[in-house]
Amino acid sequence: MDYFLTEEQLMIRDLARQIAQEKIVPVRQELDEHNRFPHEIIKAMAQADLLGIYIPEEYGGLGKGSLDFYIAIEEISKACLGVSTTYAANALGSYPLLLFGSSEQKKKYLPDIAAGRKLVAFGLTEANAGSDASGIQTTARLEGSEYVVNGTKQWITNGGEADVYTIIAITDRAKGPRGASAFVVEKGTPGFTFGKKENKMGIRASCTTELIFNDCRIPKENLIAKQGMGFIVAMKTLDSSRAGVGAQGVGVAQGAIDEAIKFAKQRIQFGQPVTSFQAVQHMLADMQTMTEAARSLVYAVARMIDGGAKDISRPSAMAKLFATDTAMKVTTDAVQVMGGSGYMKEYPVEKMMRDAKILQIYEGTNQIQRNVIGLDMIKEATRAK
Ligand code: COS
Repeated sequence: MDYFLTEEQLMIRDLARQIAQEKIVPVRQELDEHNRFPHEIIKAMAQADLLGIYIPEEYGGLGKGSLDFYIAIEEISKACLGVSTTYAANALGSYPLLLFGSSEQKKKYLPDIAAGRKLVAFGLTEANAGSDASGIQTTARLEGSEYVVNGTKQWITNGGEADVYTIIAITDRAKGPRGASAFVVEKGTPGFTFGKKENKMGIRASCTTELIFNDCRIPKENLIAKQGMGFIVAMKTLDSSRAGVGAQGVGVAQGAIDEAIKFAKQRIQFGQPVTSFQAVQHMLADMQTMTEAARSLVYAVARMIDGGAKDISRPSAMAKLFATDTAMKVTTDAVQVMGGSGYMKEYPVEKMMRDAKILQIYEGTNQIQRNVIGLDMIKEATRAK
């Protein structure tokens, strides 16, 4: 389908595709097997300016929109969802600074992030706070000119590898969601260490760790926005990032279709390629139709965001929900089309299916996305009365 991308968007797509083919595809199986963080690939992506696509030019980025960024995410995800998780989570960690940072904070952090000199991570989740974002226990207590942070964050993508962390902590428990605040914390700050590194089912090229804060003192200038705005910072950050998770879903689904059709064309059964059987043709047709529908929704939401839409909560949740459920279905069907071969590690669809599962879980489970969508529909219907 023709999405009428601009010349520049096509250039970004081709550049990301080239890096995916030349740098990622040859090593993706090894990254997966050894749980290895892809430093050299992130460096190559940074050299190609892919890390600064969505960062304004005044901070050293390319100053492009969400669609340009999602096109790059899609291409990287087609090759390896583990690498694309590192890439997309870098943006997730940057959004609190981009959306709410002071001009000093932006000047201090964004140029290094845009150039890929510094990686970023977002720290919201804890042992007892995942879907329930306001259930966090980590605290930040103001003492003179410093905040003292205590607590443990769990399952943080880019944890340990990132240099800059945007985190949410409680500054006034009595105020509920209005008592949370957002902070930026730098790696190397005394009292800030890393705990357990997770051994995951998929996206094994990405790094997922605990962040441990033990009387970690940070200057009060590291507060992002105002005290008490942490929950809003977190929600707006997730609103901005979720459609990008949808783009990851589109990418891995397309990657799986491409592998399945390549295989099916040369797989002979009953004396003919299995692509000559309608059972296989129909599966491939459904897989591509669903993926195209997901891509259309993700691009439409990106164009809404780039057009300046104010409330992107519902559309972002819809893009994430539909494209990631599609990714799970399509990668599973790709394994089915390839039969026994699809189940084997010699072919990449086995990894794609394992990788895809996380998309239905992270950055808000797809059950939470349905809550966000449903509650917003009801709110709108109530307003209309
Ligand atoms: N944008 C701006 N404000 C928002 C918002 C959004 N998208 N969503 C909620 N808020 C505001 C509400 O308007 C409310 O403000 P008031 O106190 O002025 O009324 C406040 O935030 C609390 O909202 P609510 O009562 O709806 O909060 P809940 O605790 O019920 O949580 C959900 C709402 C479930 C949507 C939220 O907790 C969520 O998104 N959870 C998933 C988090 C997640 O993605 N975790 C994965 C790990 S992070 S990578």
